[in-house]
Amino acid sequence: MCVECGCGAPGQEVGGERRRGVVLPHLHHDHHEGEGHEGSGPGASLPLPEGPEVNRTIRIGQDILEKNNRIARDNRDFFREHGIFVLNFLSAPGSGKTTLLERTISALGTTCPMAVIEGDQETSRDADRIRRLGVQAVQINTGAGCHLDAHQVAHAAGDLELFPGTVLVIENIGNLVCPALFDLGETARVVLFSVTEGEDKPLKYPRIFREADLTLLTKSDLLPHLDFDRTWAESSLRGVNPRGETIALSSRTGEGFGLWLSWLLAHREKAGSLPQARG
Ligand SMILES: Nc1nc2c(ncn2[C@@H]2O[C@H](COP(=O)(O)OP(=O)(O)O)[C@@H](O)[C@H]2O)c(=O)[nH]1
Ligand SMILES: [Mg+2]
Ligand SMILES: [Zn+2]
Ligand SMILES: [Zn+2]
Repeated sequence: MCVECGCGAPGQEVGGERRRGVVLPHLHHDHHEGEGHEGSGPGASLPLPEGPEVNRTIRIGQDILEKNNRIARDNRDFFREHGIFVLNFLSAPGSGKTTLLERTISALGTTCPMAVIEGDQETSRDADRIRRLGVQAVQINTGAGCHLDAHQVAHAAGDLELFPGTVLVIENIGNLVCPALFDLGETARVVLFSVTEGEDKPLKYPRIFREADLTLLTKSDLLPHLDFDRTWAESSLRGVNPRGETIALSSRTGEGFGLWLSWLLAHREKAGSLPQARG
């Protein structure tokens, strides 16, 4: 749990310019007594090895997750009511999340409205990359924090113009550990697992892979240059998560992109996120 790494420490902020004039009502969440905008984390408290402080640390961790789950439920209700299809992209840093998004935006063109929430500890480089393609993006900088939480997503989504049928992608902080614990209110989870990471990651970090609706085996163009055992990797993925689907793809060559786009559009339709006829 993140009590140990100090995430949620002061300095987290939802950055980027403010966008107003929305078509839908803003995502809004109520603040319960004592809750503020300082982030969900426990501040700088570090667990002690034994004694009452250990229990206190566990309690703080449980409180954080309970509070997060409550806001995530509100987020999910809002997204569902307004026909917004939300994907939580999870992976280690550098596995190709932003590159995949860029190519997906280019492939879908104007047929599918998109919006992006970018999470990184520092910089707005990824949001800038998305905006260059004409797609609205909000950057969240977590400072010391190592995951996004539902509270941050509620505020960031409130800064976006979201239409019925919009695909909202949340690019989580690159980290295979605690992002798995924090429900953001997404419709589905997509885990990216690049072939350069070594095939044993699903066994070493099972939690994040277990809860994936889809695992994308990225950078497949590099397979001929590596000794990555794809069959072994796919069978360990199935062992950890028998219900999830897996697609191998390359954002460089476009291999597997047809399957990925079909998955995206089919799940968007299944989630009822297509524009509703008005009137
Ligand atoms: N060969 C190859 N490189 C890729 C692919 N996708 C991304 N990359 C590279 O991997 C690095 C990290 O990509 P990025 O999308 O920023 O990863 P993120 O940190 O997960 O968002 C960059 O140098 C990309 O050019 C791919 O499909 N094939
Ligand atoms: Mg990125
Ligand atoms: Zn708030
Ligand atoms: Zn964390």
